Amino acid sequence: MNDLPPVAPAVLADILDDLPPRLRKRVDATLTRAADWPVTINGTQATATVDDETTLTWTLTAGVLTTADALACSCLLAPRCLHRGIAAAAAETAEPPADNPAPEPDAAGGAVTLTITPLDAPLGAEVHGFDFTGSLDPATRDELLAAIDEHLLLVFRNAQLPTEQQVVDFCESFGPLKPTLADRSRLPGYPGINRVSNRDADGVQGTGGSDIVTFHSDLSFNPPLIEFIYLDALQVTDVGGDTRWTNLVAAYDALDDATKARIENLGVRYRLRDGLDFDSYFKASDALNLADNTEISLVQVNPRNGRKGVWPNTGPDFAADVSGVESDEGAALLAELYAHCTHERFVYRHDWSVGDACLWINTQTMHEREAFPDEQERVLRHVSILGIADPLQQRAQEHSQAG
Ligand SMILES: O=C(O)CCC(=O)C(=O)O
Ligand SMILES: [Fe+2]
Repeated sequence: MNDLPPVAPAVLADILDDLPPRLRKRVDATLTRAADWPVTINGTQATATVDDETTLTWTLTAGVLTTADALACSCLLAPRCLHRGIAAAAAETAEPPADNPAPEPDAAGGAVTLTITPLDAPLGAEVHGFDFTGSLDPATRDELLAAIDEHLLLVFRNAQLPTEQQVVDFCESFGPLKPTLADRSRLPGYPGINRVSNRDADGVQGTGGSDIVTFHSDLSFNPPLIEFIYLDALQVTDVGGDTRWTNLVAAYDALDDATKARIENLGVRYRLRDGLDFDSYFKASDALNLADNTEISLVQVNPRNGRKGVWPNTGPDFAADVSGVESDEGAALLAELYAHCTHERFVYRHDWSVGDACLWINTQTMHEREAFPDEQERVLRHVSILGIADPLQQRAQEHSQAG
């Protein structure tokens, strides 16, 4: 007996056929070794520890190995190694799931049929009928973009998590990816994805800890801005760890006319707060890579629909001054706007399940992560997607290049 993930019969044949004849002959005689391999299955990912140096890794589709490529081995002989042969031959066989088919393209334009249901909340909509395992055609991508422009946050509840490559492909259709400052939390081979977790795994450090991370947006210190963020859940906690988003368009609309006029053309100069611990907090090797400040418009305009949002992005990591305004007065203005924007009436709270993915407009929302018990492991994958160039940030960079 063993706990290996089941394999589709055709995939078992592919893996065995690919082995050199000498190894293929040894598979049957060595099958029982698999009983000693500890196997862990976590969402779509499974791993088995063969020995100190050798690990097998599966990417599963509804719990089944459905392609030979989705089984990797870390040994030097891989992929034509005995370990993969045993892992496939010693597992039960199972037909690939029929109840999770890729959505059929419709007759009209190759687009899948999506249903977008607004959440009963100040922002957000749930997307039904989208499948991360298929390719994203332009019409569907445009439909998702229109939905995110309208609702600011999209929630996908997946039966199965996308692979890392599928996450990258999906995110890149919205803009170039921005590897996190926290270079030690980037996934190997996928620098655009970072591990948000209170645990490290496979040499990748988790960022974010288990304490509250108060309302903020993610900031790139060089133009363009991080316009969209993707976050999905591989492992969640029983209690705590909800993520909350605030609607900064609704917060802007709720300001009185005098305040709107006052903030219309203001710029905010952001820098990382003094005393941040890059090593243990940011998991960043080299703080010197960071430009020390950047000026960004306090009113953010969505270039596709012209909607305005107010963005007092002070949060836990950034210190901010309003340009051209006395320091005390600027600080008071930002504090007042931050308190206004984070009021409960603008906030949606997401209680994560494994497989959930969220995609949101970073420049017109702020997000907060609740604390959770550190004894429990929480694992998410985060991607920052670059997009719009803020006019003030752009101008500052042009100046510095000219000078
Ligand atoms: O842990 C979370 O839910 C969100 C953490 C966060 O701030 C981020 O991923 O940008
Ligand atoms: Fe964040």
